Amino acid sequence: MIARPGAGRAAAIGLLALLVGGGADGAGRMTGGAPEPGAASGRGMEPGRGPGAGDDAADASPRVRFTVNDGWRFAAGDLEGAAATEFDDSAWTPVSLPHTWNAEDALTEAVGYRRGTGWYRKHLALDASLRNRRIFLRFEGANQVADVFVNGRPAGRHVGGYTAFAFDVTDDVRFDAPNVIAVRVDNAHDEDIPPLNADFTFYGGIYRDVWLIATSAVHVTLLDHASPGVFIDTPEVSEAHATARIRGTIVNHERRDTRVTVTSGVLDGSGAAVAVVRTALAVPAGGSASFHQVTPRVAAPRLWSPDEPNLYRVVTEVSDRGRIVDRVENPLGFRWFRVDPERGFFLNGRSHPLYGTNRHQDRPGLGSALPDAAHREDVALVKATGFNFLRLAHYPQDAAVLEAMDRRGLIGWEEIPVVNIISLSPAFADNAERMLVEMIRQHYNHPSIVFWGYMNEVLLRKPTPMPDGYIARVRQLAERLEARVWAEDSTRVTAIAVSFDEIDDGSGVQDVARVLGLNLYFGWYYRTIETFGPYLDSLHARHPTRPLLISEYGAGSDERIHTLEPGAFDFSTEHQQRFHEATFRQIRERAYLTGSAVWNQFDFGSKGRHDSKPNINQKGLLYFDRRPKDVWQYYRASLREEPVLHIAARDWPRRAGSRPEDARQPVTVYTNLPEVELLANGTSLGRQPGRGAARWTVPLQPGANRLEARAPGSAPDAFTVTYDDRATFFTDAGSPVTVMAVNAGSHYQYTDAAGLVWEADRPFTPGGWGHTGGEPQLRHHRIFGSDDDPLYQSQLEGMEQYRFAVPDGSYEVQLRFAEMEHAAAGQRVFDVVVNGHVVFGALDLAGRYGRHAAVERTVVVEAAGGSGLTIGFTPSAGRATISGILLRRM
Ligand code: GCB
Ligand code: CA
Repeated sequence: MIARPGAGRAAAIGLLALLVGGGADGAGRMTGGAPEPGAASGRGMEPGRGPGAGDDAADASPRVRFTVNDGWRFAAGDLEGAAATEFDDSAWTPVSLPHTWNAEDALTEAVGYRRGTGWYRKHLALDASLRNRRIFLRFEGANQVADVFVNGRPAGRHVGGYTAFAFDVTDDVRFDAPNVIAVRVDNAHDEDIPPLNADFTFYGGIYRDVWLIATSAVHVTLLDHASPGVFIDTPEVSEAHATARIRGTIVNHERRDTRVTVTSGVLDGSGAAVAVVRTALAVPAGGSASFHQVTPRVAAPRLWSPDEPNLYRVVTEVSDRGRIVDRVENPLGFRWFRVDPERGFFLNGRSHPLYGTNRHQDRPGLGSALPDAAHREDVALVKATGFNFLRLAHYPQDAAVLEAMDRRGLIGWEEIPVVNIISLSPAFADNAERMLVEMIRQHYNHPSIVFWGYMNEVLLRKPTPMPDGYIARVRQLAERLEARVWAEDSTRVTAIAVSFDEIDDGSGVQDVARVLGLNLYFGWYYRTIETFGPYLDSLHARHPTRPLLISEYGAGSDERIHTLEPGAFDFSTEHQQRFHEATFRQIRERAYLTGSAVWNQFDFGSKGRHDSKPNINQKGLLYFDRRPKDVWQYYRASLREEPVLHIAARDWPRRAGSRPEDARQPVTVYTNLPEVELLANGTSLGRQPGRGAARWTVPLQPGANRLEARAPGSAPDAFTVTYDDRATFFTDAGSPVTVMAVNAGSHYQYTDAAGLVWEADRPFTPGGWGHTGGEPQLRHHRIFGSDDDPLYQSQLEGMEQYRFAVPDGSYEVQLRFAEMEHAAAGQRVFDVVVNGHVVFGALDLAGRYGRHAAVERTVVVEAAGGSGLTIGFTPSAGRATISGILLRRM
C-alpha cells in the first residue's frame, strides 16, 4: 500500500468521487440520481499531476509514469558480461530512444543490413518517493527479441518486434544507488518468429518508447500482455442510448486480503461524467480478481465516426479502504458497424464505404525509430488526404498511431506480421498467436479498430522444396488464429489479405476470415488497369457471400522519371497518376466492396528492393521523407469537401526538348471544383470540367512558364515550370544551349541531381538526333557506384550507332554504361568509336567492372564538315549496350 504521508491526498482528489453525487450498487446500476452533467468541467483528468498541482506529483497520483528514453548507451554485437551492473559501458555510443541500429545501413548501396545483436544500457536513479511502489518497465516495442536485465538480474524476455511488453522489476530495483538496465536486442532471422520474409526492412533496436510505471501495491494489472488491464466495449449502442462494458483485473501485492471498490466513469469530450458504475471486489493477498461492469445507459450518445470522431474516456479508479490506489484512463467510442458482401461497409447504420490507405512506419534517417510526433504526423497526413480508413501494414503500430486514429477519425485494420511465408515449427505458430493476443489486448479499447488481420499473402512464396502438407498447415494456422481472434474479441471482424495468385489457389485460406482482403496490382505487376473492375465483378459473382476489401493497390513512382507514354513498371509519376485515377474510379463504382486501401501512403524502406531507387518501395502517395507527390492531390480532390485546386506539375517542374514539337507538354490539374481554367504565361488555354483530373497540352516557352489554375470557389493555384529548349543546340553553333543529354534506350526522361534532363530516346531523323537499330531494355537492379539508377537501368542494346546533327565544333561526349544482364566476362564485348576515335576497344563491362556497376567515360572530339557526331558500336560478342549520352559543346 502507499505508506508515505500524503498518500491520503489521492483519496481527497479522487476524480470520480468528485463527480458522483449519488452512488451505484455493485451490479452496476445507478442507485442515486444521475451524475451532474458538467460536474467535472474545468478540472484536468488527473488533478494531482502536472505543473501547478502543488504537492509532490508522485504522492498525489496513484500511478506514476515517465519515459526512460534518454541517456542510454549502445553497442553493436553480442558482448560478454554486458548485463552485469559493473560492466564498463563508457566506450559505448550514447543514444536516446527510440533507436535503431539500421537507420543508415538500410539505405546503403550494399546488399543487406546488419541483423544480429545489439546491447543497450542505462543508469537510472529512482526517487525515494517510489520506494514502496510496484515498479514496472514497459517497452512499446523492440525488434525482435529483447532480454531485459535490471541490476544484473534477468527481468524477462520478449519475442516479437511489434508489440509492447512489460516486466515487474520491483524486486530488482534499488534506491540507494542508480539502477542498471541492460537490454540485449536481437533482430537476426529466426525461423520461429514472424515475419520471416517481407517487403520491408526489419530494423533492429529498441525503436519505441520505454516507460517506467510505478503503482500502488493494489493496482490494475500491467502484466496481461502489456494491455491496459481494462477492456471496454459497447454491448448496447444506438442513436438513442448506449452502454459500456468494462472488464479488468486488479492485483493485490499486499500480504492481506482486501476489498476494493472499482469505479468507472464515462466522461464525454468536455470531461463531464455521463455514466458511472461502481463495483465492490474482493482481491486476495498476493492474488488478483477480475471485475465486470456495465454502465447505466448513456442517452443520445455522441457517436464516433470518421467525420465526427466523438470520443469518450473511461476513467477507472480503484479505491482501497477509502483511498484511491489506482486510476487508469481508456478511450471509448460509441459506434457500430456491419460488413455486407453486397452493399459494403455500414457505420452507425449508414452506408459508409471505406476509402483509405496503408502505412509503414519508417522514415529516412530514422528507420523505424520515430518520435511519437512523427507517428501522429503520419496519421494527420492520412486524414488530410480525405481517407477514412487506414490499414496498419504489416504489424501492430505505435500507441501514438492508434490514439491519433481515434482522435482524428480513421477506421482501422491492424494485423500481425505473418507475411509471405510461414515455418511449420510449433514455436512459429505459438509466437504468431501470442502476437495476435498482445495486439488485440493492447489495442482493444481503440474505437478506430474494426478489423483484426493475421496473415498477408502467406502463400505467396511457397517454400522450396515444399514440405508435405504445407498448404494444409497454413490453413490450420489460419483457422487457429481466426478462432483466437473471436475468443479474444467478438466485437470486431477478422481479415486476411491475399495476392492475386492466391485468390483461386484452392488452399481454402480465402474462406477462413470474415473479410477477404485483396492485394491487387492490375496495371503494375500484371494485366491492365482497365481490367481491374471487370475482374472484381467476376470474383464477386463467384463468391457473392464473401465481403471483399481491396487491401492493397498501387504503383511506384520516382520524381526523376517522366514520360509522355507512361507504362506499367516505368516508375514515372505519370503512370502512377494514371493508375490511381483509373483504379480508384473503378473502386468507387463498385458498391459491394467493403473498402479499399492504397499501397502505400508513404514510400518506405525495403532493403531487398531494386526499383528505380534501391532499398525503397516507391508506391507511396507521399515520398519517404513525407513530401507529397502530385498524385496525393488526386485523392484530396476526390475525397475532400473543401476546395482543392492543384497543378500536378510539382513532381515535374523541369522539362526539356530538342524539337519544336517537344515544347507541347501535358499538364494535369486535380480539383474537386466543377470547372477549371488553365493559363500559361497569362494566356488562357480554356476551361475543362473538373471533379477529378483535368488535362491540357501546354505550349511551353524556353525558360520559366507560369501556370495558373483558376476555378470559381477557390483561390487560384500557380506554379512555374521550366523548359530547356535545346532546338538551337542543333542549329546554331553560337547557341547559349551547350548541353544535350539522352537517356539511351528509354521512353522516359530522367532528371539527375544537378537538374539536367536526359531526354527520352528516339530513332535518328535527318537534322536531329537519335539511334539507328537497337532494342530498348529496362532491368531493375541497384546500380553500384552511382545514384543515377534509372539512367543505367534503361538501355539500348544492339544498335549500330547514334547520330547527332550538331554544328561543327569541338564536343565533350560522355558515355554511360552498365552491364545489367551478364555476370560473367566474355558474354558481351564491343568497341565504341566516336567520330573515328576508339573510346573503348573490346569493352567487356562485366569482365572489367562487374555486373550492375556504373561506367562513365568522356571523350573530346571534333565535329567537322557538317557531319555532326556519330557514336558507333561494333560487337565481337553479344550485343552492344549503352545507357546514357551527354554532349557538351566546348
Ligand atoms: C504486396 C505486399 C506488400 C508489398 C507490395 C508491393 O502485395 O503485401 O508487402 O510491399 O505488395 O509493393 O509489392
Ligand atoms: Ca538509360
